[in-house]
Amino acid sequence: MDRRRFLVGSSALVGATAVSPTSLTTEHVSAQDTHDTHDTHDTHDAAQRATSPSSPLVIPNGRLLPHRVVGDVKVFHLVAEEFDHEIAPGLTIRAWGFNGATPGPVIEATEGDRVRIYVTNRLPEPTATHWHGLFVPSGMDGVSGLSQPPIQPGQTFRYDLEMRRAGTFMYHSHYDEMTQIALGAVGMFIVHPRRPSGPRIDRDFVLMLHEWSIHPGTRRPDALAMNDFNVLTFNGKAYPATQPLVVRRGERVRFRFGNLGPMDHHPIHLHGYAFELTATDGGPIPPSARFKETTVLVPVGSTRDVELVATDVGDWAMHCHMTHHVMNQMGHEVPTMIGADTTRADAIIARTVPGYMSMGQTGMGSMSAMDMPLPTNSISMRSAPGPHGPIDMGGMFTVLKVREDLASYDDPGWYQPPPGTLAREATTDELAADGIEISPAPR
Ligand SMILES: [Cu+2]
Repeated sequence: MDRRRFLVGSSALVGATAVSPTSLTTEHVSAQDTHDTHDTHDTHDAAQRATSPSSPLVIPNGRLLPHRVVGDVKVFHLVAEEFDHEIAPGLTIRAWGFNGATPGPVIEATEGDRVRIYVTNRLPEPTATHWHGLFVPSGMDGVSGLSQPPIQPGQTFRYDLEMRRAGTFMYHSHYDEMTQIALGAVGMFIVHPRRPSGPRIDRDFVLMLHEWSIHPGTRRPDALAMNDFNVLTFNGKAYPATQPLVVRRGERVRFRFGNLGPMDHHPIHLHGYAFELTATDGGPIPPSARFKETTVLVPVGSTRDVELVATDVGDWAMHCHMTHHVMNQMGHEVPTMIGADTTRADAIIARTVPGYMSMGQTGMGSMSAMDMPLPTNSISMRSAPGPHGPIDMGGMFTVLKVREDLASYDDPGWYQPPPGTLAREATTDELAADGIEISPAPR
């Protein structure tokens, strides 16, 4: 049993017994998270930092919000502020979020807990924080003007909440939502059941979906965008910066998806598996009402929990199935060139623009592999190296890596298919033996 396996096991024990307040104090208040610990230097070791020793959650590219226990209350401190955030190497934005992170650090509690959350506003305008899906007193609901006065810049407000039920919830700004959400002031809020039922979850992933409008060469997300979002992220990262989801074969896996993007719902598709929707932020779905799916739609303002048992080893793509949501900074104001004969036009244009070459006449797949100059601070159309060539995916794309043997949950590298299990070009003999005739390509 390796160290992380042991820690996951011990956390299950903690969850099953009454949590002693003092046992959590020192573990949760660590240097892991202070508001000036920004996540612009994420490396593959972030998965280690993401999870506190007593938490069963796995937060790719993210981390927990630490707390201290005062009396019988869990006390958290959120700081709404502006900071630099790296979406992927080459693209850093000026974001608004919490404690230097977007999405903000994950708040974790247990059903029945009394929780106090201080929110300090370091933004240049007022804010207020809403606890999305949680049952709270009306005056603690965080809607500026309706449930409370706005938190002015420099002020710190206090929210007292009781964890009335377990589930996957979220938190977000509820003042100038259009701007503050577009710039990233969102986060996940997980409440564990006091008495867990059902099979034990071995890998409990938290993934927040978000969309951004970031014009190439700029750093400030466009808060006025309504339709043309061009950067799509899991936990604030666009592929290839999304950390792989590493699982040992046979483990039970839960994905907790949350969507507080401005406008779009995301159909998240997983290859190689079917999963069951087990809960939304409205509550658990009884086992008799569950059914299998390979894609789960995560609407704006909702969470979705799905579960599976990782029976099949391999590298399995998990991504939004909206094709433009797996692109990085795709521009849409260009004519389609597919099928166009540009020979004469290219020759004419090249007289004034040396080296000019039209692109996209045979499709656009190869364009992502070209090393074209880009505006500074942009990740347009770049592909990532894969084990069998460039992977021309970006945005809301990640990889579930299921392995037979794992020494740790660090990235195990690419899957090596056993002999005879890798697609390849068919031979002439094979085609003939199976009666496949290839007619000449039509002109
Ligand atoms: Cu999508």
